[in-house]
Amino acid sequence: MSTDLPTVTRLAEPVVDASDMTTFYRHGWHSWSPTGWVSPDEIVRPISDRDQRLGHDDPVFALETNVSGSGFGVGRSDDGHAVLLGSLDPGARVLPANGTLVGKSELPDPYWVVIEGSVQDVFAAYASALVDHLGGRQRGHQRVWCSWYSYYEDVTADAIEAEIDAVGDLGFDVIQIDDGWQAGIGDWVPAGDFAGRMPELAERIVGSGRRAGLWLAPFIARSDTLLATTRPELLLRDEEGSPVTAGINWGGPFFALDPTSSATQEYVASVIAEVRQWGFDYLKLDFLYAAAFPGRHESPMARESAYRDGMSIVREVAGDDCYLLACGAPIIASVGIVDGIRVGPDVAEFWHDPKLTALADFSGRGARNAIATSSQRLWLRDVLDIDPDVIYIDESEHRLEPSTVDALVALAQITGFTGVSDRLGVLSVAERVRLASLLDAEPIVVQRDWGAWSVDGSTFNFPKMVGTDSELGRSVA
Ligand code: 9PG
Repeated sequence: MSTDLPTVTRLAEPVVDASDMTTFYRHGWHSWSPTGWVSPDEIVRPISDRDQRLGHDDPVFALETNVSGSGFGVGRSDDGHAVLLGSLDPGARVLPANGTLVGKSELPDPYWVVIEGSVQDVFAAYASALVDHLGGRQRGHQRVWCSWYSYYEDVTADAIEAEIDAVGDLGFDVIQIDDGWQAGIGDWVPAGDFAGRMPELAERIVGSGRRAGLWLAPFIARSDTLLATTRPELLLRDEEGSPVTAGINWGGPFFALDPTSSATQEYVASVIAEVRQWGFDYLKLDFLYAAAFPGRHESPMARESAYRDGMSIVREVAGDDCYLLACGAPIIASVGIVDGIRVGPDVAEFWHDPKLTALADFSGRGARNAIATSSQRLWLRDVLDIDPDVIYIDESEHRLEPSTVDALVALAQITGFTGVSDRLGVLSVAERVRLASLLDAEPIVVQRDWGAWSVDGSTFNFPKMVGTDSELGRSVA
């Protein structure tokens, strides 16, 4: 990064000239939302399936056919000159229009800025302005073992015990239990063999010199849970008074909670206090975008302000030293509150899911979408810890090309966030040796160009490797 960053100029009116723009950086709303360079004139094909659309990007803009981005947008000309229009106050949208960039916001008087310069400098200056305005929180290197990608919802306390037994002196900072320990999405009560064992599990992990991690989704409730059925006052309502569905998963719809309601705030505070009491000091908070969904708030305010209020309570109750990893989370609105954030869709053992690609949904799981989105968000390294999701060590657990496996490892090394989910006890000796050396490595990382990086002398050109969304879309049409 150059020391002389371009000037960040405050603007009263969110309109700037970008007449030489040939590509537009579309910044996706939350962790899984597609992000990257597109033609400013591209006609967006809205996802036809309503359910599928819910978790993709900001629902307010889900049916628009013009390109736009969340929080800010950047126009780039062929000679590498860039102009960024953005808001430092969360809750904005920026779109290219007839050679200009235009912003709109749900806030009455947001802090608009314009930044001009080379592409990388413009992003670096914006990153630094975001930290100044919203606060910086960064912990650096995180090496996390997480249960999701090998156990999914079938995780058990016995399995976690077995992983703790198997981890030995591998250089993990965190051992994190993912989705599957709880009675229901909203019913954050240990179920199955987890019942009564949460403090003991946390203690064993912390006793091994690591943080004890736990997954939860504090701002949603599956429709059939005790929470949704017995505490209806927590649910965000639409104009007709019906609960707002924020997505479909776990075999049914899940509702958004209203983060501005005092009942929700008390509930969320009690959940966070309880998991902290058990001894967990690393929380992976998922499906957070639901807390910024549109609806009739008990205390009316802009959606991302509502989200920040809800998340501030989480931070306050969790305490400053608890690591908060946001997932499925609005990016800009999370800055200054959480320590780390997932910056792409879930990795999977396959390249892409043709069914989702055919729907023009590039937020779905798969190595391709994960690499495509995470690699376009590496500028966020200067703002908070960024998590590109897991790498694969166990060769029998995926069907990815060696170059894809290498690209995932490179992203872990560039971000300094190494997630691993393989069952540690079944790794071959060679795999375990490789994992140990990856966790201990201090790679030399150099950014060559926007999407091109060198890691210990090997070059990775991520955009070239994944191609554009439209190209991939056409390949399955
Ligand atoms: C646990 C998982 C893992 C994973 C998270 C998140 O759109 N969807 O329906 C959808 C479902 C699951 C999902 C992402 C999107 O994965 O990213 O690491 O914690 O939840 O359920």
